[in-house]
Amino acid sequence: MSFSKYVLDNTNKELSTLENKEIYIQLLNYVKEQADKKALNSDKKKVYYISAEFLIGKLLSNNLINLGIYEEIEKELNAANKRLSDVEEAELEPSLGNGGLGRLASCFIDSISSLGINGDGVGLNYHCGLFRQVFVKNEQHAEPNFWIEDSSWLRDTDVKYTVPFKNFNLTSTLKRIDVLGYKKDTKNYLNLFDIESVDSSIIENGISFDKTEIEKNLTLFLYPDDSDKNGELLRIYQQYFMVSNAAQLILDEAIAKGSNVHDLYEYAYVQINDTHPSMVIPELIRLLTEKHGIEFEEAYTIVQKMTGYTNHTILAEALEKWPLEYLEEVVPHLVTIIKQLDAVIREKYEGEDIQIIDKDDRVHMANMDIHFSNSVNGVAYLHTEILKNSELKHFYELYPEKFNNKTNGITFRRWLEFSNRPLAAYLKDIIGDEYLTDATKLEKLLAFVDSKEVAAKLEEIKHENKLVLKEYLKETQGIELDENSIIDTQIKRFHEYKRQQMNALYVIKKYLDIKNGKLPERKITVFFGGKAAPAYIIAQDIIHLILCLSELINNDPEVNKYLNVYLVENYNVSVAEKLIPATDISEQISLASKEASGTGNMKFMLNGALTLGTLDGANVEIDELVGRENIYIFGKESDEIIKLYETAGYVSKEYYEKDGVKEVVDFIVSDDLVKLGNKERLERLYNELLNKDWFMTLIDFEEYYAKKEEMLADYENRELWMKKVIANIAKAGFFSSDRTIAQYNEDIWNK
Ligand code: Z57
Repeated sequence: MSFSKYVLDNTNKELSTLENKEIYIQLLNYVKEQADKKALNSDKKKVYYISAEFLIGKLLSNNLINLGIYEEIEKELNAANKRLSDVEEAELEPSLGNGGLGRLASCFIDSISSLGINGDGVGLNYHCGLFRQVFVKNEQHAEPNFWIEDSSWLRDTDVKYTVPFKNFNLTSTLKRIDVLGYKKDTKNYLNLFDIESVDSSIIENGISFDKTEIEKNLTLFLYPDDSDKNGELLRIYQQYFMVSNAAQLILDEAIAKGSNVHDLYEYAYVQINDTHPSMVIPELIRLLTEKHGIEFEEAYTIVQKMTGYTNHTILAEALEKWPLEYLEEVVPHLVTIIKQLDAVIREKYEGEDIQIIDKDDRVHMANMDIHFSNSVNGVAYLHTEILKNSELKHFYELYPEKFNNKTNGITFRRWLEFSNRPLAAYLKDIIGDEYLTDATKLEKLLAFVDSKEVAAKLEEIKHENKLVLKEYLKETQGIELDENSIIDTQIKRFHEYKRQQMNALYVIKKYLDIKNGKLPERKITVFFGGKAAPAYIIAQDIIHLILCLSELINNDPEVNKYLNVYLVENYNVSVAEKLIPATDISEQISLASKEASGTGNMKFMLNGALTLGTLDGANVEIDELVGRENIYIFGKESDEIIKLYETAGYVSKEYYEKDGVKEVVDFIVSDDLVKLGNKERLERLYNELLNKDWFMTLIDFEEYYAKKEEMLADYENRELWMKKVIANIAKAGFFSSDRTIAQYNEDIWNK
């Protein structure tokens, strides 16, 4: 049935008379009905991708694309004088994720479904999710982000489990979102556990709430503030709730399919996404021993065969270590198991750094994962090498066979087919549409590297995308984009290691250049986007610096002809979908060794931006694929940085004293800036850079500035630039998450 007929039948109204919001709801139901017709994947073994976050983005268009009806619906809407892009605006973006890890999980469930693999996502249904970011007086404020509407993609189920805590039990409910593969007859689910007693009325001024009222707050927020003990306890409550439900679901589904639980590993594989779901290991062991009468040793052997751990960071502070006494307070029944596992390891191996429970009675979640799973993977080549050779060296010596690399990927359905429709359509014209299911087919573009016609068309598409971005930013953010400027973008969570502050120093230098009469050939628009954890003071200070610079520069008539700087508010998937296709310069400037992979880097490359980056994370693989002539690499390499940390050899003052650096850093506390902002924040940041600079901002600053200048000069050589652009798009196929998932499936899930 056509959609307009469907609308008429359901509402007694013509499509043309409906509001965009009403059309959205009709489409939502229409899509759900199509999805109902699809069977679930049903292979004997099922994968459970457990993750604290799923940064899924809006689902309407993605589902239309995967159902293969996007064009058809668009035509019908146009015939009724409606625009699909306006209807898309009526959907609220789900707030179930935070950054790269959550977005990766979402690309993965899309690919799992698109490859027809039997595999679900499992997580929590946070009612406010990650906070909504608003700027007040050039500072970030956090507001609750309610995203669940009466009509939504969530489906109720009658699945309920009892989750036992020390002092009470909680009854869960399960909500599901369909995960439709690309043009597949089958589907999977994203399973989101929740409780019925959530009560958002306990939230006050911003995102504060009583952290001890677990039955009211458990699924309110993703990553609630954990800077105090109650905050840490709440995280333990959330994590255990997530994995206890997951474990019960896994057992139920396996038993329903005929498992006698001794053979559970033939029915299920659990991928542990970072350490947030690590308690699934002891929880499965607990259920196998306590509820199914299996001996402890057999239980952990079963669990070991069916679990794999993915590490996403080498930052020590991000590797979770829960105090045993906190676990005792929340889940004493799990502590019993964890202590038994610890004893197994202590018995077998000496070496303090590989024990599960350390001398201070902290439980190292990653260590437990590594001992009691059969696979440990990093998320990019360099990252995995660093895990093997330094961070997890002793584990690698023990278990070399467990370690493997799975370089991250992105789903091209969302990050090309949907977000860059003009480019996708043009690619189909010249190289066909095979790249949608086999991304390496993009290499056919290499035949056109020297084509003036293709170059011209790609330039035209970039311009068109800048105009779309301009309209979007005007409507949603009140920003006036100059579509003829070079767009230079850094979008990611704010963290010192990602070095947004180095980019801000570049902006300062450019500002001073312009003030001194050194004018750019062409206007540059610098975009930042990202949130800072509310408890991460320095990251907030960096946001403050950028907002002050933005106010100063955009309002200075001498400068704003040549330079604009914006920090977009509440950066999320929807904003990324608009910014990435319009960008020329992709900022991937983390301190080498610190960014596990990065996935924005892949999205930019695919959308025809050139990378300005360090040899970090997946940048290393981009560099290898496109060749050094098609990427702008600068800065110290990871070996050297790792050595500097080992020897405490970095002294930021030595770099600060250099000519041309001092005046740029000093500008942070200049009168010009301080009068726009908060002196305390700017001074704190200034002192941090001067005296600590733990993530070595200043070590690469000069090279960064020089490389960016080279890039801007190259941009003026349009022929040269477009050749590089074509080479980048052509080589992006490797970064399809279909490739990544095929590798997980072969090397880990079905080994
Ligand atoms: C997160 O987004 C990532 C790692 C973490 O430990 C947490 Br917590 C959140 C990111 C990495 O920083 C990126 O480099 C990586 O691309 C992404 O995870 C997906 O692997």
